[in-house]
Amino acid sequence: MEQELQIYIDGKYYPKSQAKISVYDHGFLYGDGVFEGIRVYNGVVFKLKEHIDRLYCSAHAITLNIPLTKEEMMAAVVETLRKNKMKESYIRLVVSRGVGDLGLDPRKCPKPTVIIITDIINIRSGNAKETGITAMFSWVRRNPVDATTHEIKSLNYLNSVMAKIEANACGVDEAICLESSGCIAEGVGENVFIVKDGEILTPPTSTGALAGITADVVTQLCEKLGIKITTANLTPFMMFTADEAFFTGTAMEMVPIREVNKRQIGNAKPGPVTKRLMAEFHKVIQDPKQGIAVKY
Ligand code: PXG
Repeated sequence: MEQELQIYIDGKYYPKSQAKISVYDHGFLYGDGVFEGIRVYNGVVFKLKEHIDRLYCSAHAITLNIPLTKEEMMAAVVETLRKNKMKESYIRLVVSRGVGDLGLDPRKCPKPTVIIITDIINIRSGNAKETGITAMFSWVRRNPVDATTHEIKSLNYLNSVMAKIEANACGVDEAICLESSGCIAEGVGENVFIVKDGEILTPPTSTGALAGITADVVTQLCEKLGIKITTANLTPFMMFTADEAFFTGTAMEMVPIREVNKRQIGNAKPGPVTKRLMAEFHKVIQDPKQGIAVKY
C-alpha cells in the first residue's frame, strides 16, 4: 500500500488522515494567520526564497512572530517534500496565531501553529491555456488597503470566496475584484494583466492586490523580451477594450482571459503577446536555477 501523505505540524509529521489542529486555533476561529501557496516543478521548489520572504512580511504586518527562522522554514518545506518523495507539488504553508481562548485577542495565543502541506492542486480545466477562460467583475469589492488588504496573504479569504461564489452562480470561470473607486484590483487568487497596442498594463498593489510572485516573473520576462510593462489604474472599460488579457498566479500559472462580463476580449483567443509570454513562462518554471532543489 502506498504511504499516506505526511503533513508537517509544529515540527512533527502526521499522516494526512490524522493531521489535525485544535478548534481553538485562531486561524480557524478568526482567520488570524498567514499563508503561502508554492509550486514544485521537477523537484525544484519554484521561487522558494521569494515565497518565504513574503510569508514573513505578511506575518510582520499582523505582528505574528513565526517561531522558525527563514532558513529553518525553508529546510522544513524541503524536508516535507523529501519525506513525501514529491517532485511535482503544490505546497500550502500556513502559520496561524495558534491556540487561544474564545476571544479574538491574539495575546491569548502564546504559540503560532506552523503547517506544511505538500499535495497537488487542480483549479482549472485542462484546456484553459489553449482556449482562455471567461471572467466577470464581481460586485464584491476588494478589501481596501486600510482593512484586511490582500497585500497581506492572510487567512481571511472570504472576500475572494464571495467573489468566486458570484462567478460560480453566473456560470463564469473566474471573478475579478474591483477596488472601492471602481478600478481593477485582481482576481480571487490571481493578478490581472491587459495588453493594449503591444504594451502590457497591470494594476498597482494600492488597489489592495497581492504582489504576486508569478506576476513578478512575468514582469521580468517582459523586461527581458523588450515588451513595455506599466503599473497603472485599470478601469473595466480598459479591460473590455483590451487586445488581450491574462491572469497569473501560483495555482493558475498563466491563463488567457477570453471574455469578461460577456464582452469578448480581442478576438476571444489567446493573443500573440500572451502566447509568447506563456511559452517563455514555461521555460522559466522548468529552470532549476529559479528555485531550491530537493535532494530525494
Ligand atoms: N492575488 C491573490 C489574492 C492571491 O491569493 C495571487 C494574487 C497570485 O500570487 P502568486 O504569488 O501566487 O503569483 C494570489 C495567490 C487558489 C489559490 O486556490 C490561489 C492563491 C492563493 C490561494 C489559493 O486558486 N493565489
